[in-house]
Amino acid sequence: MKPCLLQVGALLPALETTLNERYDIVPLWKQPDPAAYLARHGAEFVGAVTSARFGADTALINAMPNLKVISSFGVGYETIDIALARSRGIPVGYTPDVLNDCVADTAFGLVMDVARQFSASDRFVRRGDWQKGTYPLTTRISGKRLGIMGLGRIGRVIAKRAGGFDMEVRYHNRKPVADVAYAYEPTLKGLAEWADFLVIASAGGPETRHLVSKEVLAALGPQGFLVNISRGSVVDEAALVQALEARTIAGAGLDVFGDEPRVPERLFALDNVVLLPHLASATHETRKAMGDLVLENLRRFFETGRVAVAVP
Ligand code: 8YV
Repeated sequence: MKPCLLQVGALLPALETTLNERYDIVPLWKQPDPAAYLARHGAEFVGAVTSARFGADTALINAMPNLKVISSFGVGYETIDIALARSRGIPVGYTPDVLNDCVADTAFGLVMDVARQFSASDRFVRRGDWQKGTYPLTTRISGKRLGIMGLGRIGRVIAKRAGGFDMEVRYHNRKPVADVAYAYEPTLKGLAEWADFLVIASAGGPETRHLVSKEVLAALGPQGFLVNISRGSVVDEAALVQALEARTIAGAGLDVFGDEPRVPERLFALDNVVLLPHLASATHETRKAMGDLVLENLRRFFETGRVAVAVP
């Protein structure tokens, strides 16, 4: 008999196909009343497949008394109750590293787009405005100062990309990182004051909530750009909208928002912000690699009792 796994939300079709070949998969979101379904059938599941987006909250984990493993699609795990999983001895597999390049590429795409105004000037051409005059000058990025909040796996790759643009890099973390040559800024405000571009690459969750505050945005200043490829929750979004409208920062490139897929509509009118639909890891290659790791975490667990890559 195949192990019975609960699938919390929709995943890549190819990943779903393989999951269904190897396991007895129940798609929770397709049940007419998911909560009632879980209350009745929770005890049948030994595993759960989820994603950074869907998570596995306290209620979900508690509804499965025989749960032995969670495999999550994504590097972020702030939506999973890790403490509860740990207390029940449930390993949680996730998919770090394989997405570093594409997320860093997206961060750089946003740096370039918001400063050089590619999206906004594309709209200018499509509107036929080029015939009426030239597009206003934009801001150089090569040789500028790039501040990274969160010099983790992804932050380091962003720093490497910055080297290709002759940018000076500094970073802020809770603690200095031992093995890097970049200068450490002990406060986020200090980093924002220094930076031309402040790139947010930290984890989400309560510990980083609204760290990019009104004060940090003020420190970034009217020449400074914010780029966020981590989680919308890290930024005080109301303060950001105000700062962009009032031009107290120069612009922002955002792949993530506080309440996805809802984006503050006041931003739609602004050309100093680039809005992406949380697509940083969304390439064929990276999503395939993430899916493979979701499968490998499960395979390894059912073979050895341990997932291949566990949440720390
Ligand atoms: C994905 C992400 O969009 O890995 C993460 O934490 O936010 C993204 O790579 C997400 O996992 C899809 O649910």
